[in-house]
Amino acid sequence: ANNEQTFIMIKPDGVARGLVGEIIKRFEAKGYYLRALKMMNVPKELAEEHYVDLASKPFYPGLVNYIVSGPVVATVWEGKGVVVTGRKLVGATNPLASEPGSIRGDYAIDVGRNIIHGSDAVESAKREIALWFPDGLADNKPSTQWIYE
Ligand code: YYY
Ligand code: MG
Repeated sequence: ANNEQTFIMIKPDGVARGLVGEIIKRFEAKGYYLRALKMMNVPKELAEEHYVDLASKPFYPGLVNYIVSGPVVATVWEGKGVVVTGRKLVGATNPLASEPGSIRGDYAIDVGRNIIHGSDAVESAKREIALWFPDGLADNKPSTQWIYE
């Protein structure tokens, strides 16, 4: 479907390092539509809920502290295959293993400072979008005649 959605978050290090424009540019250049965007400080409960599946991992407390350490940019992107292709644009979890050309591969080194989050499946994208944008998304309709045949 051309209206598949994914949740992409630029983490505090990505914002602090001035990579917001670069990251948005890559998704836009691919042809995806920026459906929602907000900069925010993350309440601890939201960071914990976002990563609830990882709550038993040893790195979880540090991960939550990292996400609340400064403002993030929360975005929703829309388009055909955006979940899987978004993950390719983001790159592998550990930036030392991420391919050059991916965002993490180009801009990060440590797994605990990997600058960006991307949903890993359509179902988790739905959960995350509802969590981060509880009031829903503004009505808008992208013009996609030059993207889709
Ligand atoms: O989806 P993705 O972000 O690529 O990886 P996840 O396995 O969902 O882990 C979420 C987040 O946790 C990861 O982006 C960094 C952090 N993390 C970590 O600090 N150390 C690990 N060994 C694994 C993950
Ligand atoms: Mg994940």
